[in-house]
Amino acid sequence: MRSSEYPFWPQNFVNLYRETDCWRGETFGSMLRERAGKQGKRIAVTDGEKSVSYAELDRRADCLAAGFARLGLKKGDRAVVQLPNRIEFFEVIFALFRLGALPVFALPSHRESEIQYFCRFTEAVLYVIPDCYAEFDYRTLAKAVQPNTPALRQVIVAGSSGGFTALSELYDDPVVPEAEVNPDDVAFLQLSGGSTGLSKLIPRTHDDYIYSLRASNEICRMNQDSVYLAALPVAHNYPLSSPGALGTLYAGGRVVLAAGGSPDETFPLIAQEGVTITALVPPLALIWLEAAASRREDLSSLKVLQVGGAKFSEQAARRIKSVFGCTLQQVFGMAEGLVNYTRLDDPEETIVSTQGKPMSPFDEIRVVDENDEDVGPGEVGELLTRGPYTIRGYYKAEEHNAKTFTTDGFYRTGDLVSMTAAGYIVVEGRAKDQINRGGEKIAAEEVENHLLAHDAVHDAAVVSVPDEFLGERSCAFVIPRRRVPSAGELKRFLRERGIAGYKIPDRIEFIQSFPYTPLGKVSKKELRQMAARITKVSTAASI
Ligand code: J2J
Repeated sequence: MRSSEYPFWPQNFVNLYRETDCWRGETFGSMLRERAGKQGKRIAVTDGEKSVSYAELDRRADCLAAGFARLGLKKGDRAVVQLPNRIEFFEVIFALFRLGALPVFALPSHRESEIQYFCRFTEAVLYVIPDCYAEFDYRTLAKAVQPNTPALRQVIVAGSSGGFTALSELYDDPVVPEAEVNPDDVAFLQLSGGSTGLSKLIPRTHDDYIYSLRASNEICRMNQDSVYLAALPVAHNYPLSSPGALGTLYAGGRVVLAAGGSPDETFPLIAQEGVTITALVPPLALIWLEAAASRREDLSSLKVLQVGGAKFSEQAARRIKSVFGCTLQQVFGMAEGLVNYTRLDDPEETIVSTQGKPMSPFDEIRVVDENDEDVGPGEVGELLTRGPYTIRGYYKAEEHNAKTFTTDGFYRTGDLVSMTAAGYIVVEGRAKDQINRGGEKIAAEEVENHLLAHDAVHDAAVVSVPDEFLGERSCAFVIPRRRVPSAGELKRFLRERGIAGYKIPDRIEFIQSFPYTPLGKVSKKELRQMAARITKVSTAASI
């Protein structure tokens, strides 16, 4: 599976990462098999009343691999997987790994527009969904998507099938010979936050991802006794791998699945299951901080509370230790690779005021100005990185890759950062055209394109507005054509086009013309300032 579709590390780096023991030649299939052999009876994943042991998970993945093979799935095929935090998620992905087929990790919040694009772009042959989740019927979504996705052979439903194929009918006797899966094969496609239009797809190999699990586990001190609570949607890179659910399984620990991240859903689980570590985004951490005072659950098993995905305010960070009696760990990562952690034994000041340092000694970091020149110590610049688990290019995106990666293979993160003298990273802002809404990433251009499809919209520009709770919200500036539509009408229009709810602008402002930069580009900087002013005024007015 080595082709321009899946850009790969040059041979000298491959040699380096192998020689230095980063890449050890493991696959997800072999990893689960080994754990099942060594500690088969231990619980791997718990979901409410249901639990599955390592041996059961291993066997059920084999059964499902046989069922998928019966449907004609083979090595290299893509399968869009859109499952919430349920045991089936793990059975499905390990079955796919066993066959060498590639899960494409959609999120439960994705809708027709995103799913159709993932299915079409990857020519996926399977689409795996729950029946209903969070008051949404995914079978309706599948029905809308299927006619426009010619390669899609099967929709598979975990739950009541509604005319599609039921996942429960695919657990065959595991008689298929296992496909030959190589550690340097691409294991799955993760999603980028996106900045230019639609999400890019991120090819991660067994070798590189498993290395990131191993390095994360060491830093987070994961072992057989670790109990990881998946409070965020587990398909996302952060709860999947930093160290997340897969790191926990690699360590032989136990993954406890929560349906959502609210204190009502999670606090009882922490107490009952003896959760030792969990991962939150900043808005959820704020809710937890707020709730802790009035709750009675015993949260004393919790040793590490990770917060990442968006910048966590220093003020809130300072409260974590005293409120929860555990260690805060800031996590600054990206599905493209690089993950930074504060270390568990770092001084409190480092933990509350930085976003950590790279997890691997083989991560290479540069902080550069607009001319790709390194900035001085402590100065702000764009973060570039390459290393043993950072991709060298997106899937099928040659043109975009030429812009997003330097000629010597560094990934341009689009994040503006400074480095402390001790080598810790402080996230200072963003150069990419993206809104980070409490950890959920919105590519401005994607939403702008949807707005432009409305016949009363002449032009549109989407920017971020600071928000105390989410960090940022989104604001769309729209130049109307002929008549001025209402904000409600435009939001409804976007919803009907089938985009994930978090991408619908929080605010829509109508404007006669955009401010421009001296180079003639729409000045998003000025628009951001305008949006912040408008929001301030309207907030003041409503107090
Ligand atoms: C500021 N910005 C942050 C932080 C991510 C671990 C943790 C997070 C992600 C993730 C991940 C931030 N402070 N602590 O994949 O494995 C912003 C940056 C970054 C982008 C990546 C993981 N943590 N960010 O959030 O691919 O802008 O991954 O480039 O979704 O989120 O987003 P994503």
